[in-house]
Amino acid sequence: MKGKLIVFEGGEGGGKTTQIQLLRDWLLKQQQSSPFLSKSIDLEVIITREPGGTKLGQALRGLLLDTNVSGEQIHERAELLLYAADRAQHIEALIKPLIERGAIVLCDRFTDSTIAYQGYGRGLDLELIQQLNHIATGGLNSDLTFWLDIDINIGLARAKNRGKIDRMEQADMRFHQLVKKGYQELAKTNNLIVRIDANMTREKVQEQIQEIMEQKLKEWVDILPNK
Ligand code: T5A
Repeated sequence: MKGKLIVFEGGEGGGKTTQIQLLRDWLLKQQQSSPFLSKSIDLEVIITREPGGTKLGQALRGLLLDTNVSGEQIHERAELLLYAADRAQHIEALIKPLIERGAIVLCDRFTDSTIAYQGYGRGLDLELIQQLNHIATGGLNSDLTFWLDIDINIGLARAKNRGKIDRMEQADMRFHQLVKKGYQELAKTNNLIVRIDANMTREKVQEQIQEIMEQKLKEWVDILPNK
């Protein structure tokens, strides 16, 4: 039995956390009564995130997002390796076992975040990042990625309104522009990345996501666990 890995990506404050929860609720409803599926499905839907999907990951998340790690600046290569360490643990301890038992894993950020943030944003070597991503994931890829594309100023304003600003959110505007460029380039070459206009209301954003998910569930219905 094989589950699916669905990833949510994008710049700061794009609404990933909000949309993942709405999608989980919608997916669970589909197994009770779905007007578009030919048979009943039995879904286990798990939400997780990077960094911070495991105990080790939570400790790494503290180091990565804390605005002041003992007053010392985190070097960009150290930052890259910490995200990779979080991912390697996440894959082995959580994601791989879940996928093997047929679950649908909804993951807030994955390998494309490293390409967009450390590759395009920090300017680290993209080929090297691809190799590191491969080492960290052991070759496990996303089955579908929603890129929540949001205007940078709107996203940062939303993140600010929510409360404390983390180390990555404090980066300058140029950094956030480069990150956005990274997602644009990724979406051009990978047709498993679907762009979602995230500047709308929560409901309108979720509608776009559900429309895509409906198509995917129809495609996957025969390999997902039956009731
Ligand atoms: N990172 C991560 C790397 O640099 N490399 C990597 O390899 C990885 C994995 C993670 C940071 O680490 C970096 C990227 C990030 O900088 P994080 O806390 O997970 O940090 O940060 P984000 O992923 O950016 O998450 P945020 O919590 O900032 O934003 P979300 O989850 O996209 O948005 P959400 O849902 O929390 O919404 C933000 C606010 O907006 C409101 C919400 O209620 C909330 O208050 N909101 C809306 N308001 C109006 N209209 C809508 N449609 C709204 N949707 C949500």
